[in-house]
Parts: sequence; structure tokens; C-alpha cells
Amino acid sequence: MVKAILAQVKKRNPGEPEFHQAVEEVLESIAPVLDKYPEYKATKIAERIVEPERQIIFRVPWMDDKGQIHVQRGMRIEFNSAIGPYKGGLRFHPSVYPGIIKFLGFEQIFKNALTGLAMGGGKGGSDFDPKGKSDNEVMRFCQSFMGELARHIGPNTDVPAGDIGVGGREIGFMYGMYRKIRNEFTGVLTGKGLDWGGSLVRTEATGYGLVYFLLEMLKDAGKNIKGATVVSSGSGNVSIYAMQKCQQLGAKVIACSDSNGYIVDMNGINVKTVQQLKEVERKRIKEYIKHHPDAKYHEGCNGIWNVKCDIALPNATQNEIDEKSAQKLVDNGCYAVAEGANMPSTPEAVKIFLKNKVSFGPAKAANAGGVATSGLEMAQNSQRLSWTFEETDKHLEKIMKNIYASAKKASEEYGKPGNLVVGANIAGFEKVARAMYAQGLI
Ligand code: NDP
Ligand code: 2IT
Repeated sequence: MVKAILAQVKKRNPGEPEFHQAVEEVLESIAPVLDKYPEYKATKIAERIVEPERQIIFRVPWMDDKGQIHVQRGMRIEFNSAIGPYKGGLRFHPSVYPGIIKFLGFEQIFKNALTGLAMGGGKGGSDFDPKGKSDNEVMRFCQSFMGELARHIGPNTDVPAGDIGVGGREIGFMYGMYRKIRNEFTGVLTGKGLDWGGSLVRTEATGYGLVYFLLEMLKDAGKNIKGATVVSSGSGNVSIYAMQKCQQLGAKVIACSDSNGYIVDMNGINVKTVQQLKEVERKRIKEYIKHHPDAKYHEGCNGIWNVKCDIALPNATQNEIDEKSAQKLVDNGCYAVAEGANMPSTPEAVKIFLKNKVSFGPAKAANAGGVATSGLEMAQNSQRLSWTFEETDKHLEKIMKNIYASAKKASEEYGKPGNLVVGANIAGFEKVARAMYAQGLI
């Protein structure tokens, strides 16, 4: 039965392999749930959940500093709102097309359900590349993008946030435009600046949450993060704060990357330097070796998985760990992998990790700390209050522990103890399925 649903997804969404990949994994996991609850089969919950509730695609024209006009494509896929307003990030990257946004929006449904907060799933973005653009160019693009998006979103309808290529700067420009168009100050975006409705810890949340989840995995495996060597791919928002938290807990982070290459620093990556280079100066990671001459730079980003480590944190992008890289990690003694990026391991790589008893934290569960803290930002906006760093961080930690516990419990209930891929998919699905069933044929 799930085979037929997948076939239909492929037929309806041709040429979108990332979306097919994400759907296939979830359908495989939830097949026993559909067997257990015939009412879900009868009401076609699975067939409905793989079809977005709404897909918006729009033109985004903008002018560069030389007066040249460019036309980008913008989109927002409102996937599922059974348990709350659509919620999920915006990605600005030249590789963005509907297949990427659909895979992300689909995964977001289950991730958001796992957080225990009332958030549905959605995702959006554009093929705009912020790299190498001036602040004014980025602003003009963001304003044009929001000029259209504003009519589709709202604090109780759809609440976008950041993702690859969208950070505090872009959220600021988009928020300003939304406020102007709608003439209202509401929590319509998360990841806002601290002076205008943002939440403490949101910047750190995905990386910190990832490490809180990792700690639960390590505890069950009888391992300790203290003294462990860590490799964290990427050098953006997720990677930076995952590295920072690992170091605070006594791990040694020895490598990180960007899309051009990776650096290895056996003295331990200096996260302050990475922050300065990437968050402030927007430079390439290669520049790191100018500041730390003992470190080595290697061209090409995939080689990072050849660096021997105890713990691997793929924090860059989808399908960055293939079968060969996974085998290399296993051969080098890596015993834990926690996914900060969305779908960074190919299905073949996941099989290798599970077969070799590597503790494996799938993205939906392990990186849910970002959106969970977005949920906390929405709660603070509704209250018109701001919580302290400590209070928010405690909430985040508790949410990550709960996610781990519910994924673990579901994996045991369905006879796959320790398989958190199956556990996370089932725990997320069951909550959304119950809501869809209760709300009738919508
Ligand atoms: P950023 O834009 O801050 O950083 C992305 C990093 O990944 C950069 O170092 C970038 O290198 C690298 N990267 C991006 N695309 C590629 C590619 N095609 N090949 C190799 N490297 C690449 O994004 P985030 O840190 O926010 O996002 C990283 C991952 O985490 C994504 O998968 C995202 O979906 C996921 N995520 C993010 C959350 C958030 O709250 N921000 C929450 C949950 C998941 P370069 O600078 O060279 O492009
Ligand atoms: O993939 C993700 O969960 C995010 N990019 C964060 C989404 C959000 O709404 O905070």
C-alpha cells in the first residue's frame, strides 16, 4: 500500500528526487502504524499527508547596485496545518526549486509535531544567492520577496523563519517590509532581532539543541562527550553553535567546512574566529588558516568525512554524507552521528550507520531545537514578554530530552529498539494523524 502512495507521489511530483527520498523514508517507517490503525487507512491519512495543502510560487524581481534587473523565483509550500499554523524556514540558495522546498516542508510536519508545540509544517525560499551581494541588494531582494509573501502569511496562519542563506539580516529586511505592508507589529516571523520581538537562544537553538539530543544518545550508548573528537560540517548558524556547545561540554572539535572546502585544526577549532569570518565578514572558511597557521585547509567539502572522529555532526546540507563517506566514518571508529542539517545522510549512508550500531540521531528529531525555540518565540510574542536566556535554554533542553524519549519509545513499541529514524517518524506521524482524523476530511 505504501508503495502505491509513493508511486503516486513520484507521478505527481516528477523530477523531484529529494522530495521522493523524504517521503519514501517516512512511508516505510509508518507502514506498521497504518496496519495498526485501519481507520487511518480508510480515511487516507497517508495519501493526504504527502500532498501539500497549498503551494505558492511567485515572481521576485529586484535591481542590483548597477541598475541591472534580475528575476528570481519565490515559493512557500504550506504543507500541513492540522496541529497549528504552518511553520518552517525560508531558504535562499541557487539550488532551491520545488523539490527541495517540498522535502523540507514535508519533514517539517513531523519535526514540528515532535517538539510538542502547536506548529504545522511549511517551508519556503528562493533561488536567490545572497553570497557576494551587498546589504542593499539583499535588502531590495528581501523587500520584493516579502511584497508577495506578505499576503499569504500571518502570526496565526504561517510563520516563516531562517534556513540556509536566511539569517538575522534577511529576517530583519523581510520583517520591516511585512510591517509596512500590513501596518501591524506581530510575531509573523521568528529569528527576529532581540530589540523587536526576537527570543534569546533562537540564534544558538539548533546547534545547542542538537548537542542536547546528542547527550541523550551518548548516555544510552554509555559514552561521554568530554574528551571526544568532533567533526561538524558547514560553518553557518547550525554548525557554529553546535561547535560552541560541544566545546563548552569538553569535546574537541577538529574540523568544519563551507561549500568550497574544509579546515582541520588539531588544536581545536577556534569558534570565535569562525564566527568573525562567517557571521561578520561573510568570508570563506579558507581564511581561517591565516589566523591559525597550524590549521590545514583542504579544497572540496566532502573530504571532511575522511577526518577521523568519534562524533560526526553533518550541519551543512542535504545528502552530504553518501555511502562511501558513511563507511569511512565507521571504519575510522566514529560511534555517533547527529544530523543538524536536514536529510544530510543518503538512505544508503543511514543503512550503514544503523547496521554498524552507530548511535544515529535523524534530522527531524535531532535538529528540532531551532523550530522549537521559534515556537517559544511565538509564545513570548503572544504574551508580549521576553524570557531570560537561562529560562529559554532550559525549555529547549527539556524539549530535546522529550523528543529523544518519544522517538526511543516509539522505536521500542514498534519492535525496532534504538532505531530513532523509525521512532521519530512514527512519533511525529501519530500526533498529526490523530489530529487529521479528528478533524475530518479536509
Ligand atoms: P547557513 O546558511 O547559516 O550555513 C550553511 C552552511 O552550510 C554554510 O557553511 C554553507 O557553506 C554550507 N552549505 C550550504 N549549502 C551547501 C552545499 N550545497 N554544499 C556544501 N555546503 C553547503 O545555514 P544553516 O546553518 O542555518 O543551515 C544548515 C543546515 O541546517 C541546513 O540543512 C538547514 O536546513 C538545517 N537547519 C537549520 C535550522 C536553522 O534554524 N537555521 C534549523 C534546523 C535545520 P557556504 O557558505 O559555502 O554556502
Ligand atoms: O529546518 C528547520 O527546522 C528550520 N530551518 C527552522 C524553522 C523555524 O521555523 O524555526
